[in-house]
Amino acid sequence: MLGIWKKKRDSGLGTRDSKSEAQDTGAPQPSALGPQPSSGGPPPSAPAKRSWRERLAGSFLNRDIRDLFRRHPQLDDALLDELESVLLRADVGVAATTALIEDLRRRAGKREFADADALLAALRADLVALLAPVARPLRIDPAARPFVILMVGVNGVGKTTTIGKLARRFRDAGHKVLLAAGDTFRAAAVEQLETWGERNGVAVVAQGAGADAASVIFDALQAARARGMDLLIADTAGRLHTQAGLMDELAKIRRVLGKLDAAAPHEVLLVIDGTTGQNALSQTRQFHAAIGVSGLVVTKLDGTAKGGVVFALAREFGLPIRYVGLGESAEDLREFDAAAFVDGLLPETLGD
Ligand SMILES: Nc1nc2c(ncn2[C@@H]2O[C@H](COP(=O)(O)OP(=O)(O)OP(=O)(O)O)[C@@H](O)[C@H]2O)c(=O)[nH]1
Ligand SMILES: [Mg+2]
Repeated sequence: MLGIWKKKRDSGLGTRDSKSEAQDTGAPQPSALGPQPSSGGPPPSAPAKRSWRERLAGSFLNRDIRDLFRRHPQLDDALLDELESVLLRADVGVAATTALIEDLRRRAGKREFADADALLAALRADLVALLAPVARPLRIDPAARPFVILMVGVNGVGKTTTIGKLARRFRDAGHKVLLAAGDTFRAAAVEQLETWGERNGVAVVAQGAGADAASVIFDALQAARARGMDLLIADTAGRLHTQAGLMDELAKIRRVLGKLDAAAPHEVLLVIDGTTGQNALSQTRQFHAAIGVSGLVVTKLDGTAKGGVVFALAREFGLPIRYVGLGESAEDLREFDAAAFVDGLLPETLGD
């Protein structure tokens, strides 16, 4: 037994976001549902930009932590054991969860927490501290012109969609952007990228399905140089006939780009589907070993009740998390913000 408190029902700490609780189930909103990969392209009318909390409030962490304290208002070992299960269920992973629980257990033993809200505040601070080192935004080096971003990841994670969102973001920031249709494995992939390009007024270099991906991206870099572009973003396949074939193709793309610019690609963005759970770790390990990853994008965090994989990734790799996808429209790609993310996942207070 580590000490006892009574749950503070009217702590008066902060106000609850009743709007998001009433409306947000964590699932994509109907108005934000875009086309499927086969039809390609962004939804025609984007919904108003929604807050992190609105997008993430349906998380297990939010619901389970609230339930946990409601059922179990005493601070004891059993409560921390249950909190451990909640973190694991939310995909936070064994290593990160163990470290978090050990810290809280040690501090609870020293009676640092006066009440449940104090424990929640400590958990929040620990979670933010875990993510702070990886919240390093992508900065486009103006000396690298064109700055080349290579987008990689297994099929269906959101590579092409993220390229569309990035194209819009960079175009709006005044950059001249060119896209390369390097996923030559599926005919629909080129079409999907072209649709995003048209909607955003961004040109796409493509040779069609079946072409050699490395040569498409090589040509695109030459075109980007000739046209004085600031940025080239290259799509790649998520699946080839074999996984080894995919890694070989990505390595070849890297090699071929290096012939034109030894520093290219300047950023290799690995896209991870936030709903895939611990599998995200093996994907990251594999892509990082094969081609070297310089940043992560974690997508579909609006569509998962978990979201904890972001902590597992931070703990395991320490790779910068550049962006997160909180929905399917162009505005739903956010620069990663550790505090906003944690605040979105956790309940604001434990009072009801
Ligand atoms: N809810 C939600 N859906 C997303 C997000 N990002 C992408 N998607 C959806 O995920 C699906 C797959 O996205 P794609 O961009 O086609 O994925 P991909 O990695 O290019 O897939 P392949 O080309 O097959 O390798 C699409 O229906 C997207 O709309 C996000 O942040 N939230
Ligand atoms: Mg794609």
